[in-house]
Amino acid sequence: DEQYDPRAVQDRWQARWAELDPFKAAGDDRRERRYALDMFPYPSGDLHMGHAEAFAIGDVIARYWFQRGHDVLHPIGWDSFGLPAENAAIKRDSHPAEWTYANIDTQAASFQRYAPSFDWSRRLHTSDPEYYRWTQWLFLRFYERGLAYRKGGQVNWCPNDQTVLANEQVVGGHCERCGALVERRTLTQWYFKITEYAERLLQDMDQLEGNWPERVLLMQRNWIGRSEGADVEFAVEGRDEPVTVFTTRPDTLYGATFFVVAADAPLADEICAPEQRADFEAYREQVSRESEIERLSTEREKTGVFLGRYAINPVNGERIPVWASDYVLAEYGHGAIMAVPAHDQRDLDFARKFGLPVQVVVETGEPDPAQTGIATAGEGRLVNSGPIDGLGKREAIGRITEILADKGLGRAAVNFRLRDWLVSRQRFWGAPIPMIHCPSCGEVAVPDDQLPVELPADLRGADLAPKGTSPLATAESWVNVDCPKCGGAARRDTDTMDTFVDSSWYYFRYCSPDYTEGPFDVAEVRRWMPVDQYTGGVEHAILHLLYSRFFTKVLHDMGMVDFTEPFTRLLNQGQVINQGKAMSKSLGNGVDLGEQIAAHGVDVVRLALLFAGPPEDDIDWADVSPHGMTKFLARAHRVATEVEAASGTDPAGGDTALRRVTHRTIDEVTTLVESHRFNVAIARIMELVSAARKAIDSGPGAADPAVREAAETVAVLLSLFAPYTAEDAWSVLGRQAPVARAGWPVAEPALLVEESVTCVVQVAGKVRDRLEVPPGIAADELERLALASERVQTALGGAEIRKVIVRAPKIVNIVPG
Ligand code: ANZ
Ligand code: ZN
Repeated sequence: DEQYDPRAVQDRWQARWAELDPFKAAGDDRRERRYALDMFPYPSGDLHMGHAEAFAIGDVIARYWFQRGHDVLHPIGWDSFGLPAENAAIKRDSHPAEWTYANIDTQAASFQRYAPSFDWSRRLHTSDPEYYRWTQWLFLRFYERGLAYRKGGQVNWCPNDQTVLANEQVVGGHCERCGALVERRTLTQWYFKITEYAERLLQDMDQLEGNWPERVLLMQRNWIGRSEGADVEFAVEGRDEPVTVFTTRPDTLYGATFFVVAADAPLADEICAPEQRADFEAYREQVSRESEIERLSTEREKTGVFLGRYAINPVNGERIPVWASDYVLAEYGHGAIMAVPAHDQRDLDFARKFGLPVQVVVETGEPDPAQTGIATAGEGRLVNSGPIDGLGKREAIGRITEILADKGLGRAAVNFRLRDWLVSRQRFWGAPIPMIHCPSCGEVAVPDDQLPVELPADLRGADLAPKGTSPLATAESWVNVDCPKCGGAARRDTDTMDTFVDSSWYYFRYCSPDYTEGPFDVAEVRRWMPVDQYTGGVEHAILHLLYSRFFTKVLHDMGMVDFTEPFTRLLNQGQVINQGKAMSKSLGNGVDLGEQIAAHGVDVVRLALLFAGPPEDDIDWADVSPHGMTKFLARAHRVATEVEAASGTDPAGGDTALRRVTHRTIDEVTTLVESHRFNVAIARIMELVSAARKAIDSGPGAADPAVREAAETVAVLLSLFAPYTAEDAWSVLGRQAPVARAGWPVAEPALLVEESVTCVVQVAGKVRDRLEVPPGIAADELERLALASERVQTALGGAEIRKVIVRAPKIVNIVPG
């Protein structure tokens, strides 16, 4: 048909599929189960090119499993709490729900058209009370286990969004969302004790090795940041209790020439001598305005103040001055360090700035750090170090740790960079924290039977404007409650949860989305989980994936699930860029998905994205050829049409050469899809279409059964990538919709064996042997095979060979001498 139009094909089938609903997860015990999960979208507007890429990849995987006859769970839902909805509501004087659910409807309609193989019956939205009831329920379980707690302290504060941020949400000192420079504030907030799981989060990565992208594992490892070393106790003059420091280099203890306390740590305030107090307080004030990134920067000039005190080095009794500085962080280790300027660059910078002594204790062969300003961090022998002189680094660390332990002045220690997860937010559009503050009972959990604590219905528009405290605090009738314990007047907690709490467990909910007895039906989770394949953006390499892994381990410890890792395999798709750059308004290089689909049709867009390269690579839309894809789909469709028109006219035996191509294609595409090399798989299907075309035009013709076999195979293989065209071709061929459940073709082994020809071997003109050889065999290889033949050797009877004439692949003639 000359009129093949991908958009018309699409309209024809979309309605039909809505009736057929072919992608329901069955819960059928006789079939292998598979769980294909895509990172659920945030309803920020309509779907964009990034969604198109990610969901095309996840869809190919799910559709392949459907074709294999597995029982597949491929759900969709929305991560629908969050700030953008709130900001939109303020701007439009409306409720965040209006914007949120309108966008969800838009995205849902676009998904229906884009044709991912979802089980729509499991749809969920994290902002539905029936969902966040269980988010709150989980919070309470965490609370009971001591994993949710409130504490005062320094937090990251976004002055623009007027709310606190988790450490993970601060990127390079800026708010991950709005880009504002993050400030530090002292506030009382709720935390999840993820640090209690640090070791397991690290260890269980062994299960993910090889199945998750290496760079994601590396980022998680770095974020968790495990350091081995020792805690060492230093007496401080004028203080009863010793002060502990964490060091990864206890071997350098004899080189400690001064001591530094974090300027914002309570310890600095406590030990500061009276004559230094004014200087110290001025300095501390200055530090309070700095971000963590600034503080840790190695480029900045070091700053600090002497605290007017001395610490005593526990191994040699030396008095060393105690300083306060910003390069030591209050929340890491013990908030204080022993400074070894010879072997630590930050300490050396500080020593040079303030004229403090530098003492080399490791002989590395490099020039003197006091002269060069470059600390020597390499391996070497210990010097000037009493009992550990002459030892190498490793032995010295072991020995000095023993000495300290014997004297009760230290011990081996492990430190993690990971901090507890700050989960409270001073914003409206999130799950309210289900706690009550009572003047007499203190913190009281909302009883389970009073969940969900729904958001107050009457706040909207300007009520939600950021003011540094939660908008919920202004809803008086909502805030004031009776204490569940004593019945007295009490107040609700007015913060809401970080939306990363919502997304840490949604994939459990998909297993039983309407379950009313708990967050999920344990039996259903046992059936479906862990997730076999998770697809989504690398921007979630730390936050979402780390939090989800943490939640899964807590649920495991609660006895609710029997596995410890939620996502067996992870794929991070590349970005869709344009003209070599990320799409952006300012560059004007944005590509609109809706426009592309209107111009070319869904199948062309999906195919173009999948054919552009391996799924992990970025796709430059400028290099993509929708036109080429349209031509290919039309060719594939035309083969089906011609086969159908010719069918019944000539039942002659199928052409073996074409059958070989078909079955080799099946075999290769299977392997390629399983290893996620979709672009190559599509190239193979293109080759099969060309082979079928050639068979029609200059071979056995469209009526040959091998051509029909090729056309049907193309339809099924193509159903993963270009589902509408595949469906239409399938129907043209007279087959029953949906092609998506037609069943994956199986390659016939006999047709995969390389073709062979019979080679006749003659000795002195007489046929002595016949060899089966590949048609393309090289002459010297054929000669070798012929001479190796036992029959030939017998015929020769040890005679000399005068000449061997080879006519590959058919004849070898051996002439004895
Ligand atoms: C003495 C020393 C000598 C150190 C040396 C290093 C090299 P990681 O690997 O990140 O765990 N440190 C300890 N607590 C700190 C804090 N609160 N703020 C800033 N720095 C802190 O680093 C551990 C090392 O960082 C520790 O080992 C300590 O310096 C410093 F040649 O102690 B070290
Ligand atoms: Zn009370």
